[in-house]
Amino acid sequence: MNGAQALIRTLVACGVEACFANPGTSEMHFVAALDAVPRMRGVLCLFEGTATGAADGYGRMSGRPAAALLHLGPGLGNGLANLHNARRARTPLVAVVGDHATYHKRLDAPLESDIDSLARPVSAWVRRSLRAADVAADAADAVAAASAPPGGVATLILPADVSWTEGGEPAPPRPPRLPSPVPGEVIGPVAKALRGGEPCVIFLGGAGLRRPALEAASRIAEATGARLLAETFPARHERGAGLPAVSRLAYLPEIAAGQLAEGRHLILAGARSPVSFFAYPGLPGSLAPAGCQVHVLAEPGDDVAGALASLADLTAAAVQPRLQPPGRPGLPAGELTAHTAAAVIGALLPEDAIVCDESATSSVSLPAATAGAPPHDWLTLTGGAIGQGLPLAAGAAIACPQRPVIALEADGSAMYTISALWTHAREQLDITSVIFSNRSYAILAMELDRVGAVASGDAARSLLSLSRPPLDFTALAAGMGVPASRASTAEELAAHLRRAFAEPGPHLIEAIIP
Ligand SMILES: Cc1ncc(C[n+]2csc(CCOP(=O)(O)OP(=O)(O)O)c2C)c(N)n1
Ligand SMILES: [Mg+2]
Repeated sequence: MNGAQALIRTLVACGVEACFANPGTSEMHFVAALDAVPRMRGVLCLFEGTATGAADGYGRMSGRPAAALLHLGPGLGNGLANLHNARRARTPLVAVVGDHATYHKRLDAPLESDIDSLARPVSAWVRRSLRAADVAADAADAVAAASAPPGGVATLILPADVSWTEGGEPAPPRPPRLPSPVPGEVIGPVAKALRGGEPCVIFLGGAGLRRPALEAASRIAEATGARLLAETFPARHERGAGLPAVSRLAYLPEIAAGQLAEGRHLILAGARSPVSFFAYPGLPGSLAPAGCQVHVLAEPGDDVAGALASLADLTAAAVQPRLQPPGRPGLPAGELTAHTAAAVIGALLPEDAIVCDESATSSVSLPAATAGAPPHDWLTLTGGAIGQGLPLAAGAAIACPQRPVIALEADGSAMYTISALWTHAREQLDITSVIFSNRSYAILAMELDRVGAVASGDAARSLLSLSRPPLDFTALAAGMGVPASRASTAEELAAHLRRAFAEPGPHLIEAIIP
């Protein structure tokens, strides 16, 4: 068995069953080995940012790492933005980066570069395999590192000769590491703060936004009057009818500051203390109000749900969670705007949907419009690096083939990784992509004013406009094998969505909005 075969067998034995790949010559033995290990599903992505974003979506939804196969430093570089988002999401993910043969590196061939340095900022773990006999153990260590709570990117650098040399042998999975239990000495003082009568905010993130944690948090809120808030960009937020409803902290710091203003105690459960996304002249970056005491109940790698359950036992023994009743907006008629589009989506969102939300300025009305929809998962742009949504949807759909996936995409963001549509089509994934076509980088037009930049002429504004020439998303989708339609009214959007949800396979709807 060569190194590549031992590597893939080990990955599969460790629960890694999908590999989002954009290979090159140095990865040909890895590619060939896929035929020997049919349990590893190879998924071709036409750009590395799609491979890494899809691996992120897969990991978020399955809780197990997928592999992303990348070609040397440039391939890794193309995949970095979505590895950054995965790092922020704390997604378990194994990046396998092919490299030149060990003895070829000193020749400084054209693709030679410092892969280790590129990998480090996004990786919780980096290792270079040096011998075919070691690569399986390295792979098992990589999966363990990626899966160690709270989850992260493990990068395994794979020289070509390590892949092709005989003498590999599969390695067994490492024992799983569990989230750290939160000790009573941490929970007790938080319970005391909650009982103390001063206003408390419980700030939820990571595993704190999954059902068991949400139910415990809701019991605490019901019993003590504490307010619940979710981090602004969660990796995976379970919401909808039958779950506790938790609003997210706003993106804009003035609104976020208002949401937090009353709190005298800020209790962190799986989330870091909130900060504003950017600095603005004259505004503070930390959002915890002055004089507010910050309590770390559970770090992201801790047993967040367990800590909240213990806290609920102390503060809310006989209290039930408050669950969101079912309720959908009525179907609007007439003009299509981000607001009416949100109502249409809320009215029609299928049961058990996975929503990948990269809708930027078009997202404002979505939380309220979907709050009482059937239960669903909401996945967001954790690291702010746009170009994530269409790849994320591909990975989520492969992790959860029985569930409908909806990608809500701003037009500018969609273009970064538009080739993900080809993977949607090739794998026949049940993904409905809605493109909010406002033909601009609208958020930047807003930020231009907010940061106090003075843009007096057309040169600056034209850098934020996508209208010349207008993008034709239905043509782009059709060219990649995804059936597509365009909606200019609320009624058209509803009709197209109904059809897309009823038919299996991918669809794209271009929603023309102001
Ligand atoms: C990788 C990366 N490059 C650039 C940016 C800067 N950026 C933030 S938002 C944005 C444009 C967003 O436009 P669009 O996706 O159309 O959303 P809209 O604001 O129009 O709703 C850009 C370029 C970024 N966040 N990430
Ligand atoms: Mg736009």
